[in-house]
Amino acid sequence: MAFYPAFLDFEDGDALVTELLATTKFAADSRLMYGKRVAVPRETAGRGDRMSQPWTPHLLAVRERLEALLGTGFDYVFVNRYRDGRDSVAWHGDHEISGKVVASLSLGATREFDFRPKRESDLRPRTIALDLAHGDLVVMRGETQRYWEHRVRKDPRVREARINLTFRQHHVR
Ligand SMILES: O=C(O)CCC(=O)C(=O)O
Repeated sequence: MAFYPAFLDFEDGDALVTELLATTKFAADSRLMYGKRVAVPRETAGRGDRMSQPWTPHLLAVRERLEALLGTGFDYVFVNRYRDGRDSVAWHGDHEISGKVVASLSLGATREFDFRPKRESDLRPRTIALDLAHGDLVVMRGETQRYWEHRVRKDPRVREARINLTFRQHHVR
């Protein structure tokens, strides 16, 4: 995992948030849990190549910078919107994208991002917490995806919204 604090400066981050809020249709997702359909506690959207919600000018500018920094292409961005500290994402690994690069950009409210080794890994159990602020970038590669999982826990002190963008490689080899 690599951490790039303030990858986007404040003004560029604000411009991206304004554009995303004006142009993104968010869905209230749900998951099947123990046979029951449960709403996920956040709003989500997918954008990118061949999607009904395409890239926007600011998203394209960020994608270009990421591609130059990381030397690889991205064809999809998954957008998570946490309305306030009651929204969250539970422990999970992005195993379906194992072996590839995920570039995760945070915007808006600072939230704690936790990660820990998966139970089936040989690594010592421990949780590492990182505060992710407006403009911060986290890059996760194959090894991180295979052996680690992550979450954004609920935090009732947080009153503002946060948007997280994960740039992904669905059809990039
Ligand atoms: O909001 C975040 O920082 C993490 C999002 C996430 O875990 C995901 O999209 O898989």
